[in-house]
Amino acid sequence: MLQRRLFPIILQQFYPGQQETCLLSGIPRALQHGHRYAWNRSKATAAFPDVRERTLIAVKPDGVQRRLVGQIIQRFEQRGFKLVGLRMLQASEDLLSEHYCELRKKSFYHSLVRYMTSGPVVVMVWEGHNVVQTSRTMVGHTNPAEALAGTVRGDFSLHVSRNVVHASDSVEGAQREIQLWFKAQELMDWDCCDKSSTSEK
Ligand code: DAT
Ligand code: MG
Repeated sequence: MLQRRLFPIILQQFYPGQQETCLLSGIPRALQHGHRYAWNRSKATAAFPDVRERTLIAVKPDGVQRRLVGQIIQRFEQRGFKLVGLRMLQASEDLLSEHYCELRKKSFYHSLVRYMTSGPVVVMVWEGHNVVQTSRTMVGHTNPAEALAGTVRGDFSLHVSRNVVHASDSVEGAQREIQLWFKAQELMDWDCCDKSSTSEK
């Protein structure tokens, strides 16, 4: 009983202003988005069917240099996804070593980090139904030589060492990467006016 009373007070201390709650859970929206807690998709969708999926998309330094940022954003907007975070920055080696932690032992790792730190990147968070899988399809195969025409890599790149864009490869990976590149308060919770035209939910 005491815990029930204390829980909202503690939440207010850590998340001032985050009073909006989900009817099912009583948990603030910021928490549902996984900035603090990484939920795996099956658990999240089973317990909270309206939890919104988010992914991290980054225009890499070659894409920024080649002025492709606008065209890449346009593809995601046109598809119906919602932009909820956007940053331009010069990534540090430390940040990239976290981002690419699974690739640290690969022979190409050092040249990958050199390339990724060669200039600014534009990092975005996009939200929408099945956004992780759909954006991987939109981005195309890692190796542009195998990427289909119509995909970002298939249309704008020709070599794996300069493949223009990053897209998270799983819901769990997206949650980890979003927390790495963005603070919770840098992500916008907003309603798209065409919401009911792009999805039933
Ligand atoms: P993806 O970016 O499609 O998720 P990944 O996670 O396997 O692919 O690799 C991350 C990046 O590393 C990739 O976008 C480009 C670079 N990379 C992957 N394989 C490579 C290779 N064989 N040679 C050079 N760079 C490579
Ligand atoms: Mg990857």
